[in-house]
Amino acid sequence: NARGAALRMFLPGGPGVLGALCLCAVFNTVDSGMLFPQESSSREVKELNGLWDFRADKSPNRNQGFERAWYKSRLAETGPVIDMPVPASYNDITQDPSLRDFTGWVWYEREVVVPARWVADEGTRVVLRVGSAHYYSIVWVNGVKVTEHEGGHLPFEAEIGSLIRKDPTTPCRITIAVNNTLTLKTLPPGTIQYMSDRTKYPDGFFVQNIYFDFFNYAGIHRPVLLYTTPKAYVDDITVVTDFLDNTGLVKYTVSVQGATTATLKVTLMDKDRHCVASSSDQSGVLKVVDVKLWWPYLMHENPGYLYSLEVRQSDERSTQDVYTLPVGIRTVNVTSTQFLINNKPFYFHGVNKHEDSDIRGKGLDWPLIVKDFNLMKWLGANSFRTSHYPYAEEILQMCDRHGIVVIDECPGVGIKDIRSFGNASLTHHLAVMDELVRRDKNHPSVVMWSVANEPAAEMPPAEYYFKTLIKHTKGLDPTRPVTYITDSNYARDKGAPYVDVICVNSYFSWYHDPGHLEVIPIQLNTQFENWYGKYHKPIIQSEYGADAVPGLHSDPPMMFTEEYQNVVLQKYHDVFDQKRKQYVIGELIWNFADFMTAQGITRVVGNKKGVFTRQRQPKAAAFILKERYWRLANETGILPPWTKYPCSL
Ligand code: GCB
Repeated sequence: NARGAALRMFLPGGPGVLGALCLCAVFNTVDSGMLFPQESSSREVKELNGLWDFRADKSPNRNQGFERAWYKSRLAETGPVIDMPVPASYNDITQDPSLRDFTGWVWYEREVVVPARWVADEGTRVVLRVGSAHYYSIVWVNGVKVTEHEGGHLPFEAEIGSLIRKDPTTPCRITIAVNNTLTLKTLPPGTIQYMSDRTKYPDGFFVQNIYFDFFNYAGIHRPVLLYTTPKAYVDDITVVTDFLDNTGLVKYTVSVQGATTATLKVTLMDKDRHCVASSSDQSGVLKVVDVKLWWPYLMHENPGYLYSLEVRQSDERSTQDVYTLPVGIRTVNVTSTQFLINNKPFYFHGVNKHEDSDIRGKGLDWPLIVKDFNLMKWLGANSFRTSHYPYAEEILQMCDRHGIVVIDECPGVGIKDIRSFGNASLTHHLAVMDELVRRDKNHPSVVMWSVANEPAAEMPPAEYYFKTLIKHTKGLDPTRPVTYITDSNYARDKGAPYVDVICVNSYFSWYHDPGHLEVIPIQLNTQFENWYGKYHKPIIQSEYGADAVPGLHSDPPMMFTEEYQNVVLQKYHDVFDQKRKQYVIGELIWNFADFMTAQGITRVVGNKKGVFTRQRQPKAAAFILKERYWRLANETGILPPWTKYPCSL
């Protein structure tokens, strides 16, 4: 049928790429580590960011690139190419609406000069790493396929040493084909819908339906790089931390690849590079006397304290590999009414974000990242949720250093169709959690996993789905609580019994009873009492807010004005202030900043629930939130002596 044909066409594994999907099972396994690439005395990094050649395959079945094997020669030889910056979404780079709204395969290519030393030295592993690409990627080097990966937001890599050594005189040509098609089995899910009524739609017309509220940006979103390691190398490190009185405990495991016998030297150093503990075992517990714990921002005068765990791996003759992992020593625990960090109650006063900005879309952008951290600190925010997908590792590293607490969410957003609760979907969801935990397990800032946002948790299959998913995630990481974000009715929610913390989104006086601000106190109170009464678990208000078009005013307040957004916030805050004395453990505003969405009748060039505009300028609500967050910090934390409320950063 037409629909089946459409799916085959857009899915990897369609004509010309048969087998792509089954092969991914091989490449997606997580029995190897995914340490963040880093330079050291044994490792080099070569960034491949900048301009790549680019072509979208606009052929009717989007399959010309495979039929004509565009990966076999230079992309410029098989058709026209344009400049495309990496990292960046491709959608907003040109003036072409068909590229902005494109669905299907796009092709990126770049030639790289590989240092002769890397090529000559057979003892060097050369690894090609893509920080993330949306959503399905296939990678070739000099026309030979080296890897493929399903899903955006997470890194993937391939060892390419033997390929570049085949003919050292040819440059290394890297081709990456990326397909942004979403189906019922991808994360996030989506559907492709063909419109076959020729009296209404042109030939071949189809739409990509999505069930989430942000623009479906696509392309290579995070850095692409080459890095080296010796043949025998540190493949993975896992740390779990604890403390007893004044003594910190760093439980670690190192895994080494490429060596049958490895001699290790593991050294934990403080900020001044003094060794505080060491060992030569592959796994063990390092004890740190007079430990300096990792504390959240505004909870301690010295937040985000990081030790460095240096792992040196050597053979009889010399050091082979060196990798240094930042380590924050802290604990996380949940009771029926509290969230404890280092055994002290932690109250989340923070934001929900998006990776989103003008022109670059979801592309990693350092000025934007640093600006956002400055804004969060100005606001007095101590935390954020990575709504609705894993953010760049570079962002989590900033969180570690600044003490910003993170709820780390996987791309399980918009699971609304009952067919997305099937086995294939669950298997993929479990694999994504494997990859997410593998990537982020060592970040002290990450204190909880969120496995989904607003799934249809009332559907019968949701119980088995979430029970399995949450159990699996706890198996991967027994040290962190697990949640999913709910908007469904407490009485019908099938997954809530399995979460550690209840996270609820609600938009009273917005999506329900629009314009009626007076309903907020009663409805919010009922919401909390119902959830707590049924589950006796601590609750985070994981989203609340209202759209405000910057500069739009009215008094009495009307929807979409800055005044209305202010009052929604204030009315929610009044209820939070009562309930946080009982079991409410946090409040995360929706949203930190305005962000782009698909076009539709409820969105005026994007979602305007930001307290900052998309260009990161404050609306009136930002000042309300700032007042509140600093007041909360004063009450719940130990404000650093160098900043008194109201702050002037
Ligand atoms: C929600 C979703 C979020 C939306 C938001 C809204 O519940 O989780 O993705 O953007 O509401 O503004 O509608």
